Amino acid sequence: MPVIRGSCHHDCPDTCVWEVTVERGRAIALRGAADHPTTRGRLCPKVNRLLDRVHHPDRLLTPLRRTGPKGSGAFAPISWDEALGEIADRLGAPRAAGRPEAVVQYSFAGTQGVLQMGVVAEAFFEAFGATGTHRHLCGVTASRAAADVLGVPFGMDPLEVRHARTILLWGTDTLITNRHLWPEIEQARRQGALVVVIDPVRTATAEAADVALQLRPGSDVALVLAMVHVLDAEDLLDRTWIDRHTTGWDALRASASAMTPDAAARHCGIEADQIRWLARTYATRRPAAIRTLVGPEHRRGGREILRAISMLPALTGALGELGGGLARSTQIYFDTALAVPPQDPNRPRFAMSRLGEQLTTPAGRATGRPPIEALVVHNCNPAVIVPDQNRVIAGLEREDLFTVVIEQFLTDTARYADIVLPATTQLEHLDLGLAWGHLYLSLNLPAIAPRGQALPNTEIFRRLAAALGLAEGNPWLTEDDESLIRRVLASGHPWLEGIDLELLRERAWVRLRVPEDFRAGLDAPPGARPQPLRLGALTVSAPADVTRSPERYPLLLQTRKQHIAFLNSQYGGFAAHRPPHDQLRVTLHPQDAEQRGIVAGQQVQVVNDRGCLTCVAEIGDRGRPGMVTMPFGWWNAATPENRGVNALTNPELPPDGLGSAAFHDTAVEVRPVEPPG
Ligand SMILES: Nc1nc2c(c(=O)[nH]1)N[C@H]1C(S)=C(S)[C@@H](COP(=O)(O)OP(=O)(O)OC[C@H]3O[C@@H](n4cnc5c(=O)[nH]c(N)nc54)[C@H](O)[C@@H]3O)O[C@H]1N2
Ligand SMILES: Nc1nc2c(c(=O)[nH]1)N[C@H]1C(S)=C(S)[C@@H](COP(=O)(O)OP(=O)(O)OC[C@H]3O[C@@H](n4cnc5c(=O)[nH]c(N)nc54)[C@H](O)[C@@H]3O)O[C@H]1N2
Ligand code: SF4
Ligand SMILES: [Mo]
Repeated sequence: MPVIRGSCHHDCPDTCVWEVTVERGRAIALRGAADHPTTRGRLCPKVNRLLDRVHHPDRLLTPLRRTGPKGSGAFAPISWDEALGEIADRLGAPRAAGRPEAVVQYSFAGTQGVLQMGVVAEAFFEAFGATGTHRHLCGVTASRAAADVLGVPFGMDPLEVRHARTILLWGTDTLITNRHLWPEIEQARRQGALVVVIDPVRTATAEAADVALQLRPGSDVALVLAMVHVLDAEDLLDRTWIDRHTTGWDALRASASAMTPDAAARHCGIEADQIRWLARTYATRRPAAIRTLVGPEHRRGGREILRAISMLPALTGALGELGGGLARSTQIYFDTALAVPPQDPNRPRFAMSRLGEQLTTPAGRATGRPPIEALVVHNCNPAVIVPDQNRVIAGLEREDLFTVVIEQFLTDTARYADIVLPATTQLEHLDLGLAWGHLYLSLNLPAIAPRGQALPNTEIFRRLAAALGLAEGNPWLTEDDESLIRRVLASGHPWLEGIDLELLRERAWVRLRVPEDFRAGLDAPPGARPQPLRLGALTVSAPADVTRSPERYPLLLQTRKQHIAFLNSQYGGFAAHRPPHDQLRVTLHPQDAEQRGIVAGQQVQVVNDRGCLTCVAEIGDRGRPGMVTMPFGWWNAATPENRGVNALTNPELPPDGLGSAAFHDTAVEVRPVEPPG
């Protein structure tokens, strides 16, 4: 039986390589590639069941046209010709009238394959002149914060943590979200490394660590300042190193002067001695690695938190050592090396978290642009994943909005579409896999033919480009997928030297040619000059849902990725992936539950000015008092009220309007539902 190699498309740092066994056109087995350095023969609890998703009876197999009210899920099959003809007419009309920006492209990371995620779609919307979004919902705040310190935000190769003696897992739940890094951490541990988790929640990862510091949400800047205070007071810093490599030490030192361990202890809600221990350990037990992803960035003060964290390895010189430094997303290595279609920086764009506001604000007012007449959604499920969900749904319900959704399933978003187009899955199309948890590039070969009439995103946008007369002369809109892979690899960047489609066909995966001794932050990437590392003053702020009144909503809601069998919204629609109780639950700290007379299993309402969710209370002390937690990723359709946690979350952006949303700075109250009668 043929075995075809491919790689996982999910928006997950691990980008595993897999092998698919095919029998009579059907994928019958999927396993992790044994030779891939991080997959090591194992996938994960979600993707172990990916074949059920691929062959699921609910897969979309033909284009659909809506036949009932928006959201009702009533659709009838139509042909590709009808679907593309109608879409070309409806998108073409505003364009012909000089309003191409009345059409909005809304897409994210449903697949992070280079071709199917963006290359052709981006070229299409660029040629069209549509409004795009700042694709900042995930990781960009962290990246900008790292750039504030490092100039170019390259971090260490995360796999180097195996050489570390101290590993700080700072606001990342490795065992849930980045599972394939854990064996590297275990290897370091066997060689004597200490693992410290810094997280307001006692996560599974915190329980597996040597030390867990359960600080108050959003108090990380105070912790960093106190660490700096201790390092300075105890003379644990190498002043020669600081003078040679950094600027801004005096300002950082001044802002740390008042943040004694005792002051920070009050601020962070942890012991002053723990802070002293952490500072001494981090500075002296070397090499010291900090691993962080996106948890803390989803706050108003997220950029400052990640800027503070990024300063530590710059200050101590940890980033000059093998196994030391800042291990963050590695996506920038791929973005730097691969060739992509040119983009006009002046094309209108809005922040992804503003979708509800953009769709519901009358024309011209907040947006300064013509009203949004059409929305094209691909690789994204905004009805579930965007904050301020009630407003998003109000926008999607607009009768005068023409919505196209390219999807594998009839998601909560697809239910609001006028036309739904069926997309292939990773098993059915060709793609090139980048990674944001390591430096291995991979090739995904299609293992089976497209199911039904499903088409790859690339082919859909090529056909649309042809229908709208946009394709001619544009290689990104005319070449087939194989040629596009060659084009993407042909950037001439030294990190891709000798890497071509043939090599990838033979090997399935290959490490970018980043020199093994590249010290991110100190060594400049090819073509650039090293810059001094930028320290500077840091500002402490508290999490706040500014538009809401703290007296009415005294609890802070956190909606992290806590289900091991979910990947964002991609499995929340399938009962087999939801927990056995199959209820969206809210977890309160015992103190908060007692104050409100709430007992486990009781129906409660989680409420703020943006929304209200009725759900079942769970009592637990994994979060700090004052925090409530709910899992992210459930489909609205899997809840009794057809709403998920983002009905409550805060869409606020950082002060400069760029970056992710303040998802976790969401103030709520939880109240018992009165017994009936
Ligand atoms: N409350 C709260 N909200 C959050 C977060 C949180 O932690 N809490 N996290 C945020 C973060 S970090 C992220 S990254 C976003 C994720 O937001 P999204 O990127 O929207 O999430 P996904 O559920 O991974 O993918 C969306 C859709 O892509 C579809 N898809 C997959 N492959 C393909 C394909 O090849 N073609 C097409 N056409 N479609 C495909 C899937 O079926 C899925 O429905 O959510 C954000 N929202
Ligand atoms: N199983 C599973 N894996 C996933 C995903 C998934 O949905 N499910 N999604 C993928 C995606 S798109 C992403 S972006 C990554 C995200 O990967 P992570 O960043 O690891 O995950 P998050 O759940 O967003 O947040 C991590 C931790 O940050 C903590 N945190 C929140 N606020 C603060 C704070 O102020 N300070 C500190 N120190 N910690 C804080 C949370 O309590 C949480 O435990 O995971 C990827 N992997
Ligand atoms: S979701 Fe992540 S851990 Fe699971 S197979 Fe895909 S890349 Fe690997
Ligand atoms: Mo993400």
